[in-house]
Amino acid sequence: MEPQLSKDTSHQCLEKILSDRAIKTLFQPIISVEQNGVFAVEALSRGMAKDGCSLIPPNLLFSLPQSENELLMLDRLCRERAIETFVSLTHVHPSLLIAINIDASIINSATATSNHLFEISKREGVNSNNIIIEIIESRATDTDVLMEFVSYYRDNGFLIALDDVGAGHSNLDRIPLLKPDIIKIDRSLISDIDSVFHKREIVKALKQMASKVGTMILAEGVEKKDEALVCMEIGIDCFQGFYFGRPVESQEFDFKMVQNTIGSLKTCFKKHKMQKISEATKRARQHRSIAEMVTSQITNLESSKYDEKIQSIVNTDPAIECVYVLNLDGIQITDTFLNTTNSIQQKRFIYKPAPKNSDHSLKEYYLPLRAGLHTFTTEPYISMATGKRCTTIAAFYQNREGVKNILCIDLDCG
Ligand SMILES: [Ca+2]
Repeated sequence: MEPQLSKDTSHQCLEKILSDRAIKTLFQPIISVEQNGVFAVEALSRGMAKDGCSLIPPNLLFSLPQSENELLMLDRLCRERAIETFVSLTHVHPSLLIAINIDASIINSATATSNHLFEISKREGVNSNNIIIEIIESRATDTDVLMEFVSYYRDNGFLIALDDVGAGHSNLDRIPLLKPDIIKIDRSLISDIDSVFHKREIVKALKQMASKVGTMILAEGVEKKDEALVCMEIGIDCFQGFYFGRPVESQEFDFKMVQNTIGSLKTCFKKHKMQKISEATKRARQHRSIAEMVTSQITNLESSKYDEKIQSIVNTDPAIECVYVLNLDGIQITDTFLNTTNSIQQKRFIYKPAPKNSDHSLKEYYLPLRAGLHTFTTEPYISMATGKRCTTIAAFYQNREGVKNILCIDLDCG
């Protein structure tokens, strides 16, 4: 449950924080594997309690403001304290960047070009090129004002990051509008990405999009090595999360320790990649030999005997998901024969085997054959026949009547 204070206590507590400037800034490392180290820190604000030693957690701190104005004052104080605290780090690490969170709900027509952050950075001698502004886009109420704010700061050298992308109601349509320099993928998509196929595919799609539009992708909330390894496989280079380092005070910041973590991650990645390559090679070899076996059994067979033959083959190997035959126009001329030894746990209505006469002429496995290839293997995808992850091998063969057909075999990809 969220901690809650009465209205009066909240007000008193906030007043004290604002008058004493009682905000402590913690820094969490943002790393680049390629650069082999920390290239930025995210500033995270904590309130300092009256006792002077304990810290007020962010969810409680940001629940204190009772009005828009109070929220703006607190937000500004947090930014000021962040830049002031960051100065000591820049003396030792001049190329280090600082990421500062801005609550998009306080960006309105009055604050959009108020220069507040720009003024503090000038006052403290921090170059605007070293500052990343993190915006949680879903909190913005007015897109035009948000765009005005973003273009003002971008024109003045600041970098723009969209925060928590993929969480809650974050709108993907804001990406083309704001053209962020960095997209921070929310922890909800990164957590367990090593075991959840759908998360991997979503992050892969975001990464592909980002590469095309020239935006950097950063994976947030990495807590396990395996999550980082999968992200690296997708091509992500920048990370943040407890696996690399927790938020700490500036004097406790340990650059060396983060570097050691990256070093050991790189070693694991090489091993992980080699293992993946060898597994993929083994699976491809196994799939090829199954395809050859099925093709040889059906080649030179009378077309009237297809059904009986395929039915007898389909259960011979657990890697086979289903088998079906197309004519040269891509029209299915047999039923889809499912391997009945594989238990299909969930048969929802969208997963159903394609019936006879289905048109496959636009499918990924059909077109390359028509373009001249003898066989074609697809990338892994979720089968609409079974709902499982599979690959399709399509190959030409000739039947007893001398007619060329296309044999399609869906094979389990685990
Ligand atoms: Ca953030």
